[in-house]
Amino acid sequence: MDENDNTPAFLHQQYSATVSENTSVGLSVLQVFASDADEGLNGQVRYSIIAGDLNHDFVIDQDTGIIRVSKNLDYERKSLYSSRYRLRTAGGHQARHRLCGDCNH
Ligand SMILES: [Ca+2]
Ligand SMILES: [Ca+2]
Repeated sequence: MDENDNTPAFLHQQYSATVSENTSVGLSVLQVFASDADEGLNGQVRYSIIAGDLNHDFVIDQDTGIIRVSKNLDYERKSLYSSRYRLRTAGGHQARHRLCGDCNH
């Protein structure tokens, strides 16, 4: 049997998206992708936003990593910028990662 000895990791160190203020609710703005080399449940990645999105302007699909707009956006909030995401697998491994919408700021 395959051991759960791999931690899920994002494919890219950074993902960025530019979202305009008048983006419709429900529109996808970004898809993040992580992989875990283990087999079965130990390698099945689940995505969640754990910090940075204080106003819950965005929602992430736990299975696909697709991030969608969940509210009418207010440009002042910019909450996708430097949100933190959690990756976990059913087997228990976790990884945390910071993603930047605009890392230069
Ligand atoms: Ca794993
Ligand atoms: Ca393994």
